[in-house]
Amino acid sequence: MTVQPTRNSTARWRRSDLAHHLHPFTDTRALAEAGGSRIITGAEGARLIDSEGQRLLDGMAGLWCVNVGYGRKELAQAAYDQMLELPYYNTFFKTATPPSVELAERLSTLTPAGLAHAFFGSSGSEANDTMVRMVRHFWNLEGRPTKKTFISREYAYHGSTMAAASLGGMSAMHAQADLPLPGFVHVMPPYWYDYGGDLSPEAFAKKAAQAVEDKILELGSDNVAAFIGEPIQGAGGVIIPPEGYWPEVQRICRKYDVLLVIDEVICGFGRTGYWFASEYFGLEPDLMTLAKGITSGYQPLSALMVGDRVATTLIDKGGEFFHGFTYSGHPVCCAVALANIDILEREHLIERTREETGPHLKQCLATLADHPLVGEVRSLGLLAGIELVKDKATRARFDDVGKVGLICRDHCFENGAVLRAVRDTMVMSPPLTVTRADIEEMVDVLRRALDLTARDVGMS
Ligand code: PXG
Repeated sequence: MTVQPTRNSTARWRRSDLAHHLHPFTDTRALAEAGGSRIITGAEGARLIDSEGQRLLDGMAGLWCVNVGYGRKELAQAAYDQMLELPYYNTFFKTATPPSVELAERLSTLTPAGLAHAFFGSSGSEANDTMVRMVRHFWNLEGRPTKKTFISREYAYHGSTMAAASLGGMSAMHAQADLPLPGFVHVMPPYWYDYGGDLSPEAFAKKAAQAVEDKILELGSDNVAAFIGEPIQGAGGVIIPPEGYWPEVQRICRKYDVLLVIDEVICGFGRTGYWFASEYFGLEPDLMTLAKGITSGYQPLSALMVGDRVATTLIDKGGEFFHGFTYSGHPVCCAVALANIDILEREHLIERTREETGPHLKQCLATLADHPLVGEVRSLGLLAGIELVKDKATRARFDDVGKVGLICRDHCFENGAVLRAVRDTMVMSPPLTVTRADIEEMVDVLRRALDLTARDVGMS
């Protein structure tokens, strides 16, 4: 039965939510003071519907994940059919299920060459945790047990478990749990706008890559297990590395025999106009983590793709790998992932993102560049970041970092579109099914929100 939302039920849900439900990344007291949660009750295409009947354009595809859009009966049918056939069985004790086998093979053909094996989990965090355990095991098997430290970057996001949050470069997360754990270190991100100063983007790309080499030399390459990076840092503020950064980082990793791990949790499955952003940046990772767009968020699923070098050692010399989750290779999640990949292929959503909607978003965003609040607009495919600044010429930020972003985000909401603020960077990641008209509407809402924000901070 469909719940018919009313004002009454909304108030009840809000009260009950505040009384019993602890939300991720939420200040519960502040949420209560602001009147509680917005209750989302439905969605269709690229639009959400809340319990008060308001429709919102979802400029974030949920949390960067609903790549094929909402309301796909085909995905519901795939889950329904699989649940009736075999709702659950594990992949532990010499068993497998058809969807888990088929998905592993399908992923090995879709991902860059050499990534022939998949290890499944239920979240991006689990995929990254699995990676840490597997990489440490790998170097032990190779007889190089000192190679244990992971190098990552400030503002990286790799998940919320202890190891994934240690890989991440979010200082607020670290502060609350005495992280990072030993063996996780961070270098500067390739964030030209905030870190580049007077350097050209190209010169800064070299400097940011050099920071990786310097860290390897400081630690001693015999102590470094792997470098991990998102091709474009999503939750960090859609940080698109300047040209030259990735080839140089890849060269450095090879030079010192440091494994290259690419986290495609946000960038994968078409977000940037390529199946994986590794293709765009010319990356040949040793390991790759996938989640989110793998099922378009319709079911929780992740995969660690393991390259031949690591897989061969693990299989030939490793014996049993003492690691796994009840839901590794869950048949319903894998069946939904297969149907989701079918949709991405059949509707040419990746080519469309690369050739049509991505370029259209870039064009529309360019019209915001001369807004007094906007310091920079950048995008690749349907992933975009818009910097809000006090002074365009000097790139100076507002004093209370994050405040202006939140004001702007709230104005977006009030004007009918969900966008996210990362500090004072507005970010966008709509479903890959958005139309040109949806994109224009999203950018119009943002323009209105920017005007209102400028007014609120006394800039106009
Ligand atoms: N890697 C990347 C690149 C991510 O963006 C994870 C790993 C972890 O995935 P799970 O499934 O464990 O959440 C993520 C998740 C935000 C936001 O506010 C971003 C994520 C998760 C929650 C919030 O932008 N990304």
